[in-house]
Amino acid sequence: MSSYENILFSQEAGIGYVTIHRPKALNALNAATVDELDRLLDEIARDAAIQVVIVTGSGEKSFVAGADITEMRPLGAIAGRAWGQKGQAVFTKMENLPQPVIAAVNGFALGGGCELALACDIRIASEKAKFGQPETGLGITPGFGGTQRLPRIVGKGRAKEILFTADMIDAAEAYRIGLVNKVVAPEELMTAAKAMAGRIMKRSASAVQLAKAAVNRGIEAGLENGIAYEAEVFGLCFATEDQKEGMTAFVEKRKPEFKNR
Ligand code: DAK
Repeated sequence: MSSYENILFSQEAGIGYVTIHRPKALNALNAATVDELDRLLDEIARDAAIQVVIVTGSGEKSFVAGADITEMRPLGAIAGRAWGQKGQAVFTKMENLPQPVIAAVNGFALGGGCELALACDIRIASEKAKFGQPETGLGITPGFGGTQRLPRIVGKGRAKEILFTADMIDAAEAYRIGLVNKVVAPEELMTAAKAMAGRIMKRSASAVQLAKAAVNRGIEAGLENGIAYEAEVFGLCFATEDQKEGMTAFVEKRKPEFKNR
């Protein structure tokens, strides 16, 4: 793996840990960090040893406090659009990473930070986490997918309230509206994220990856196309060793030993 300036990356026991690390700006995403994330995601996608990815923020206060406002302030319309397109492309790459991605939200997840969490598959929040889309208070709209992914996850009405008021919500409210899957004490956050990763890694990685692709594709394609795609990935499973092993283990009343192929 390459080394990065604004991201810490480590890998252990099948889990890739991505930590956004810009302590002087509460891990706000500047262009250099988004570029690094882009390259890191390509490396992770190619690495079969990584089965699950956990994304978090450096320090105790912030997950990611948004896009870097000082860097965005002087932009004109064309540069602003290019910046939005860059962020969108990287977050979409993250959403479609073959491996499942868990956001361990340790603090502020605002603007681009909330959007980064939304591009992950599963969100686990510390009780100290705060979510919000403050952009309308800065005279802009969310630009890294917030107007699109937020309503898909929490529904149109709740998303519009968050977008229009720019108010922050706490972890309990985020859980109540379905923005996060689970809320845990701050000191339990990484343990909970690892435990979730561990539960996923007990299953067939090929089946998990195909299920992820089917959900992501199908939900945008309409039920008819989505269900047709599901039939294709379901069929594909029968070409894997994992399918033979999973079903043989069931019949033989033992635990499966998946080889992830
Ligand atoms: N950008 C740059 N610096 C930031 C930052 C940010 N988003 N958030 C915090 N910082 C910096 C602060 O300026 C401060 O720096 P120094 O003054 O120490 O040099 C340092 O981090 C510590 O922050 P505070 O002193 O403010 O800490 P507090 O505990 O008082 O407050 C806070 C924490 C998270 C509530 C506060 O920092 C805050 O409100 N931050 C801004 C949050 C925010 O508005 N984030 C959303 C950014 S907008 C688009 C593309 C992208 C986007 C939109 C459109 N298109 C192209 C269409 C995305 C937009 C966003 O994400």
